[in-house]
Amino acid sequence: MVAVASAAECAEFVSRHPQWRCDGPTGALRRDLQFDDFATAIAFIQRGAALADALDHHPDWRNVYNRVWLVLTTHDCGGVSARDFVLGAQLDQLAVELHAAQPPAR
Ligand code: H2B
Repeated sequence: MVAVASAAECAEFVSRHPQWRCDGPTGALRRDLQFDDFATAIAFIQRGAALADALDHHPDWRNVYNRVWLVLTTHDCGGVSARDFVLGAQLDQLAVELHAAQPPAR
């Protein structure tokens, strides 16, 4: 059983990774990304899928053209755990490599 993160741990992750939002320890981590084009968005998903599989921790994500919406939660604890922080940090690094931009809010 994985422990649900504390509110302080969620706040610390968001302060270190400000593109992410956390709607509370029993919610999820969310990040929206925008890439140069569809091919780069799919490259993010393919490379991100390999990172996720290596961690046995899989994002919920949605893609429309050059945009990707990410949601990270841990089913085992019904909320956010350290596993989400690890995968979120790895996806941030990948986003930098693929020159992701923060899309306009909608
Ligand atoms: N992914 C995510 N995001 N949360 C989980 O709790 C989770 C997962 N659990 N991937 C894993 C797989 C679990 O279902 C398997 C059995 O290890």
